[in-house]
Amino acid sequence: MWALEELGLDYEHVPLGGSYKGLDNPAYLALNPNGLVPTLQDGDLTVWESHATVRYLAAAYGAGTLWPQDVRERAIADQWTDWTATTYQPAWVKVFWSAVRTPVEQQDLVIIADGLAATGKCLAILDRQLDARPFLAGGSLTYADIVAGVSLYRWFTMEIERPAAPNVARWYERLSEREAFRKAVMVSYAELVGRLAF
Ligand SMILES: N[C@@H](CCC(=O)N[C@@H](CS)C(=O)NCC(=O)O)C(=O)O
Repeated sequence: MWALEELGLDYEHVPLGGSYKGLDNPAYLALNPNGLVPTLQDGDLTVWESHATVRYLAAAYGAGTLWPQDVRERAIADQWTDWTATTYQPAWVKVFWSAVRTPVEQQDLVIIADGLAATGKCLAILDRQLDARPFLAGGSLTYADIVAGVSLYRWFTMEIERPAAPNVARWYERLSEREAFRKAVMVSYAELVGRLAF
């Protein structure tokens, strides 16, 4: 959604999952066999996996903006995208599930602490990268900032003890100035608090 907004594309959002349900609908499972969101349809193309959808939108519609033209800059954007999928996202999502989605009376402080420690390491890595540049791959927003930065609203608003990461905090401020980020990412997750399933 954030990538669509950044690119100024016309789109129709069909909300599914959570209180909207519909993920086990056979017509939806035919599009996305995982029964998860998001799924992107563009003409006769159907793509699932959020990072693949963002990368596709950037490549198709964001040449020179979200999609760096320089292959070396793109390698760096890919590096942060894959690192987000394999390392950063599992770490911060563990905190989100254990400290936000799990009802307080079921919370396990050891699991929360593990997630915070793993996320802290990732934030230190991000903080070093953002020390010398405003965005992950250089001077302007690319698809890497979208896949990694989409975590920041929840990270900075969850009721947890956050390790200091000043460059990450400035990156979040920079992203929060973007209308697309505010519209697509800074949205309430109140219905998820203390709720493991729908
Ligand atoms: N690796 C997948 C994960 C997809 C995923 O876990 N989606 C969640 C929402 S973030 C979902 O559909 N949950 C079921 C629900 O919301 O009911 C991706 O990045 O697209």
